[in-house]
Amino acid sequence: MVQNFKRLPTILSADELTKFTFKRASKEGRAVPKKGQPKYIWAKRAEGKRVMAASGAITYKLKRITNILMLDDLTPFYTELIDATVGIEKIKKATGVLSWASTTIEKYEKTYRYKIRIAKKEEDIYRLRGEFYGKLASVLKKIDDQFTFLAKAREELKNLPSFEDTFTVVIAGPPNVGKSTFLQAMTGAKPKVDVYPFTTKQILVGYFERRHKRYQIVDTPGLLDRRLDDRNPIERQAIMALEHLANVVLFIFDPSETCGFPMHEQTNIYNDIKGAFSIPIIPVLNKSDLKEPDEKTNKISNHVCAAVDGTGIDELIAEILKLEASQ
Ligand SMILES: Nc1nc2c(ncn2[C@@H]2O[C@H](COP(=O)(O)OP(=O)(O)O)[C@@H](O)[C@H]2O)c(=O)[nH]1
Ligand SMILES: [Mg+2]
Repeated sequence: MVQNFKRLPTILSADELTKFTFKRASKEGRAVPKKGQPKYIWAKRAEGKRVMAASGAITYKLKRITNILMLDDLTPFYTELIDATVGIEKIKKATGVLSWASTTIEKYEKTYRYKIRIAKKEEDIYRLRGEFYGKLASVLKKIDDQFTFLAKAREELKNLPSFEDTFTVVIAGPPNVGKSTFLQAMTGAKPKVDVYPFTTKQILVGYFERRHKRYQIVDTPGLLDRRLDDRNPIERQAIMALEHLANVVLFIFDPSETCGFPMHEQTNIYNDIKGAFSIPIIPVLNKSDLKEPDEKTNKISNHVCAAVDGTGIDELIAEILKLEASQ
């Protein structure tokens, strides 16, 4: 599933938008006088056209933004992610305000085209068109703070990661247990891994193929490696968003403890993440080249791997496919 926020146009300020609108109207609103036509009749046509062109240009721009920002058919993953980064309510408010501006300008357009149509004097026609321009500019000025917000939001939305809508494995575990090495081992020798900003962190996405099907595997450095209590609300929300993306979580243990975390601390983090997610979590014992499984580690898991040399990776992938088949 690929999000379409990359299509969001540059968001201008109220001032820039006003200038753009009037420029557009002066180009498109030209009417050519016909021979023998009284000047005020010609002025009516020309100024009426300008009013229409200005209104059309600005409402087109505003509607384009609100259409792309309709958040109705987003997946739960993006909904939570957008909420964590930009704020869903803020976006809804901004699009509401933009729609209001659009409608208001269209109402003014109708009123002023009518006024111009029934005007008797040439100078009244010019004055009315000027008045309409003033109204339009003041509507835009009134909502300038929304343009400022949207310009910032656009940057964040454009940078949201794109994921494929396919079976997805998310890797969790304390720092230095071998999560990134695992992603590499699972996706092949030279995996094409995409890196995206993910709230304040980065997210890495790779793929592997089995039976002609692509599987997505996601590493989230610095997110799923600590107790959840240590998290600020935004991080927690981003973590919970992962639940909507993932079909299974691999939790990597390092029984050799060369990662710097004793096993009981690793187990605490594991229990925390297990408690937070309602999707299956497969515990995996990594670095088996440094430490053979023993009675204690057997209780945690019987998936024994060494990501550095690929030991146990095929068996683990088989386990993931088995789990997929049962879901
Ligand atoms: N001996 C050994 N070292 C490993 C293994 N997997 C990862 N490492 C090493 O552990 C360190 C941390 O690995 P990394 O993948 O960056 O861990 P991450 O922080 O969990 O992503 C690196 O020096 C890796 O080379 C393994 O199976 N055996
Ligand atoms: Mg890493």
